[in-house]
Amino acid sequence: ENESFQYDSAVRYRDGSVRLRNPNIELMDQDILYHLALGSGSHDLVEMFGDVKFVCMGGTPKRMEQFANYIMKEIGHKIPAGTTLLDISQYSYRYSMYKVGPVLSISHGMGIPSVGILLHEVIKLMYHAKVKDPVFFRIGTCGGIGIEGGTVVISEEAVDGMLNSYLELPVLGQLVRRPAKLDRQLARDLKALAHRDDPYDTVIGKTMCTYDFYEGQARLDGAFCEFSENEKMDYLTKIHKAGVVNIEMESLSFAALTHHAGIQSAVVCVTLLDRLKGDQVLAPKEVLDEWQIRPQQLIARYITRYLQRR
Ligand code: R2B
Ligand code: URA
Repeated sequence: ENESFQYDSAVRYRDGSVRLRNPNIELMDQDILYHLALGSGSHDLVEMFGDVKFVCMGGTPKRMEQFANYIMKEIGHKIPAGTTLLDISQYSYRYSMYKVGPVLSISHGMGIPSVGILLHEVIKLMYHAKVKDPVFFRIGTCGGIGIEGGTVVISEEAVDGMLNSYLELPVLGQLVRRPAKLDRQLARDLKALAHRDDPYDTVIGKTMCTYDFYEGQARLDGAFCEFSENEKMDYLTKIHKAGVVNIEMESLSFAALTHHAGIQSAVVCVTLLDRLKGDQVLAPKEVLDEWQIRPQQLIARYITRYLQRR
């Protein structure tokens, strides 16, 4: 039953700190985390980040700033009166990062390459900062399959557009495969935090991760489309039958790289539409804004409960 998460003993130190599967890093006299505008030589990363426990990522800088302010309220974290949270990575002009006590809130941009670059640097940041047993969350948006817009989906596993559950990356002219596994127990624990009286459903299922929003997600409304509506529906029906309940663009890399680093992780996304009913995101902005808070609420419940138990 409990196939949940087999940590590779080679991945983490016994005390839970993140071990890098790269012997080169400790031999370097400094490590520049270029896309975060941080460095092990220029910043005291242990002092700045040593107390981090939760790393939350989502696509846009605004949403992750919003999440930082929301989680600050939820966990009762105080900052000096009249001040606002600082975007730690502001001068990277790539990603935004906010820190609220034990919580990091970081934007990852769109797609596998963007989130992959970020994960390399954030995993190294955890290592340099000597963080123990961090938990990573992706809080995002997605298209649903056969479920109403506004539904919260917790991913049990990530698959690519061919339904393969691994990330494949060309390295030195060879395709390297990394299993895109997520922590099943963490997914169940999150699901258990859904309230009976939430005005929306929270479900667990397989997440398809694609390299494109339009053709890659079987949309008829891109600049190009070389398949028929019937072919689109056949494909969506086929992947639905295979257990896919939502489609987005980062989970494969997120699952594969956190798993490879021995880091517990979960992906929680809200559906913006039902792809069996259409392709365009039609819901009004106010509705979309309300929906996007839903995954944040679930993660906030998890974090506040964790902190109360201590
Ligand atoms: C969900 O939304 C974005 C595309 O609109 C992409 O980052 C994703 O995974
Ligand atoms: N994000 C996606 O990747 N696909 C959708 O359909 C909606 C949001």
